[in-house]
Amino acid sequence: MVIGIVLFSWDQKIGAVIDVKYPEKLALSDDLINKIYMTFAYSEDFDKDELIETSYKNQDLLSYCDKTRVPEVGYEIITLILEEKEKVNIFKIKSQLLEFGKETFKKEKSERNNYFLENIRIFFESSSAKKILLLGRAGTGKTSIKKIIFEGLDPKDLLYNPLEPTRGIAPTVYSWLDLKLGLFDSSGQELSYLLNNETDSEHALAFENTDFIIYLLDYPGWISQSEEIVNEIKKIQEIVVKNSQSAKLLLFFHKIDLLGKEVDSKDLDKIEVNLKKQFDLPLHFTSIHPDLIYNLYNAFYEILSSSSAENIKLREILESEVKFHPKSMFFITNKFNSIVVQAMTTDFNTVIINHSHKLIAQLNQTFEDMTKSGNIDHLILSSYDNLNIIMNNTNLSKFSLKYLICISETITVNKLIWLVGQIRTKLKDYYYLNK
Ligand SMILES: Nc1nc2c(ncn2[C@@H]2O[C@H](COP(=O)(O)OP(=O)(O)OP(=O)(O)O)[C@@H](O)[C@H]2O)c(=O)[nH]1
Ligand SMILES: [Mg+2]
Repeated sequence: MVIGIVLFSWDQKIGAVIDVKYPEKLALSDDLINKIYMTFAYSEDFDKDELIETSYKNQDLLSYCDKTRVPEVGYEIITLILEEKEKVNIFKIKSQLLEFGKETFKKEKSERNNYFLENIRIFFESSSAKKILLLGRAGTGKTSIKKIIFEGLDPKDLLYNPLEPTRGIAPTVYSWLDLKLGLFDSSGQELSYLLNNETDSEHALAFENTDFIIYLLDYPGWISQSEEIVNEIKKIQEIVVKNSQSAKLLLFFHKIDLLGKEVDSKDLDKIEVNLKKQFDLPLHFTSIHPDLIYNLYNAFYEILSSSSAENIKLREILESEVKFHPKSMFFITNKFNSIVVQAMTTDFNTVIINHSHKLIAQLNQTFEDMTKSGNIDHLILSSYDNLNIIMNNTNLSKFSLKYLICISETITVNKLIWLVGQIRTKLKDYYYLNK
């Protein structure tokens, strides 16, 4: 298991300096620190980042250093110290450390220690179970969202055939890559009671050990009851603080399709400014309307991906291919059409994502029917304005993956087919060799 983690920076005069470590009492002898530095100093290649595994006495050390930065800032290293390595999933820890190291050293030095302490939880958590609580007023769309993202119901059906109002707290367990998610859907009509009766057993059921609380407010509600909504969010913040929980509260501003025919980003910006004035909380604009559904998939993707080691590895695979191609986006869906991995170049036009998603949603059923009846491997769409989309059946349903979808404004169809082949080989290697 992981017994500690430490971040070293480099001082021209004194050499290695411990910037931050966890737990605070973690003992590090000079000998051990020397050993860590020696492992990186062996090779004089400064062209990439490195993750090196060594051992010291009865401990195993995993150290990360971005060597491209060494000429500029000296050796900056993060080391994980492990005991009884055979009892942990070392592959998972390595991929987590690689990602964590990259992200940590992206931060300004002044923010780095905080970032480090706030995010090392992943190395010390033995369980990959997460609890999500959905809160919001009646009819805001909580159960619809749950059914779409985790049960694969067709969003169109839910728009036209609404569900019954929820009563009490309805917990269900779902899987999302390597995560086990306990999703607690709640009743909007009973929200006020739930928030204000802290001794009630439902209150404990809802709030205990929660990792994420999603508060859903919808556009019509925000127009007519913004004051009540603001008070509710404040109340939830109080509950979280009172229970000294590490629960992360997030806001979903839902039903943005009702803003008008063309959702204008200026309108969303105004809402965002207004909400941010009151709350410094992550905010997602969502809708189950087929034209905008990507935003909903993406919101859950952003929430869940950082807790999943499997996601980190899969994302690396997609990034290794997409990064060379401007205006491109690759993603993988699970059997419920939710996005479980995605990677895109920064210049990718987000309007295209929604457009493509609508197209993909329309094609989904057809493709599914075709792949069931024959050996269909992929489907290609090419628009006259150079947008190419390829939908590929991953044949990895055993691992809960369904389609690999690549969208690009710059890659030719032939090249896309080739890239899909590359990605599929890497995915297969990952699942069949490492897991
Ligand atoms: N226009 C629009 N309607 C939506 C959207 N999402 C959900 N709805 C509709 O909102 C209504 C309520 O949805 P539910 O999912 O039952 O709401 P809820 O939050 O679970 O409600 P309670 O269980 O009573 O708390 C239904 O009629 C849905 O069709 C959306 O994105 N846009
Ligand atoms: Mg409901």
